[in-house]
Amino acid sequence: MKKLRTQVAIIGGGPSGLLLARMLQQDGIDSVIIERQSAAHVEGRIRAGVMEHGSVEVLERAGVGQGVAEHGLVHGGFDLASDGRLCRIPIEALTGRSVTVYGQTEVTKDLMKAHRAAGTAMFHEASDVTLHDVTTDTPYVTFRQGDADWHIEADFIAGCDGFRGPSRQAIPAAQRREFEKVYPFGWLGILADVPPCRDELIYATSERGFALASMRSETRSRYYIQCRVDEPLEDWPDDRLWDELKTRLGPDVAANITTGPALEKSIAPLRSFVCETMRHGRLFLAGDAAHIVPPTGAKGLNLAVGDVHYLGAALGAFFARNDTRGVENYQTVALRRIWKAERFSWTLTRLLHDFEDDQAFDRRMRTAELDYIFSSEAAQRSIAENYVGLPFEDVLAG
Ligand code: RFL
Ligand code: PHB
Repeated sequence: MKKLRTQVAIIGGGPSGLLLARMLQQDGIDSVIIERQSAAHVEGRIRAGVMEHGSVEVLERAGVGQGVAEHGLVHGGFDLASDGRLCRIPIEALTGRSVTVYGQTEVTKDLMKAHRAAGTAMFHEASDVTLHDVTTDTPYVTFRQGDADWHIEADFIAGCDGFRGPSRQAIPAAQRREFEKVYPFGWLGILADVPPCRDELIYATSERGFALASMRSETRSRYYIQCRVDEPLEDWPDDRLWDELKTRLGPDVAANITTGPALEKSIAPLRSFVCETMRHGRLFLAGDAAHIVPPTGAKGLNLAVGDVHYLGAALGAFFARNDTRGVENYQTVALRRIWKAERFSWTLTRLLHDFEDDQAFDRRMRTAELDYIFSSEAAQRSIAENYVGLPFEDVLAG
């Protein structure tokens, strides 16, 4: 058994875990990252694409803002489309803030690069990761890497291991308050090296269901359509997917779509989930380990960044001057922002997707809501305010 002692043992080396380690490092706090997958796998995963203004600021403060500053595409608006009719939501004009299109893959690579340069202790391809004694002052984590068994003692454990990781399960079920909604459809995504059809994103609803036109750069596009979760990918050859996108986005947008071979194609299920128990003794949950949003509002990664911003500040104050206010307030303060993002993502998902159990009345309600949004600056302002990201609170103030 190999032993190690650290201040914060971080389980999960995705964006939450990597960013937390970075923030702690800047405060001189020692941490260790324990990740189930290989570094190449973590750096190759294709997921979110839109960063809130506040998330970009957090990356900058963590010393990993160069990539997003150089290569991120700053967007001052996006389009809503309903049966081919477009309405631009001018988020910057309405809120004074913008969002930046920069892939989660790139954020992860930037963080990994910084950690390699700093010599952060990262254990990849760790198996049997288990949390112990989290309600005592001496929690520890055990795991296996290659032929070695490891035992890592820490002051705190940060559960940054996503929706299916072991950290949330380390909280006894009877003490976990969880809320969940599973949607009866998924998103089929395609990534292709073709120029985007428009400068900004288009979220579209149509009789055939939802579609999203997004991008990663001026030469790389990311598109999604609503699909059944159990649909085999083989049923969606590239040509069929491009045709479906064109139909759902409408003829004006379709005229500007450049098609090309898929670099990646996958189906992701949609879920809303919150575990309100984000602290259990010396264990803290952050990011997807504690909550999931459907991707419709682009909030998943941004919420993860928000949690880590709070948790980093809380642990920083604790180690600097034994100030426990942040660790006490973390869950309450984080949940206020999380539930608002859950509400926004749920509302936008409800508005733009076709639900199989929708009745004629529900469809009319969606049409009326879209009509209202298309014609009301007040309605657009509310969407814009949520899309650019709600402000952070002071976790120490509570
Ligand atoms: P992650 O990214 O899931 O990282 C968790 C890390 O923990 C590791 N892990 C373990 N490590 C050690 N031991 C174990 N037993 C472990 N089990 C798991 C995992 O390998 C992983 O490296 O969570 P994190 O860091 O909190 O980051 C959150 C974001 O990744 C997430 O919110 C978004 O990507 C959600 N999401 C999307 N959000 C958007 O805003 N727009 C999108 O288009 C979008 N697409 C997606 C997504 C999430 C997906 N998942 C989770 C299946 C597409 C997919 C497929
Ligand atoms: C993406 O580009 O992957 C993306 C953009 C906006 C969303 C979700 C995903 O709401």
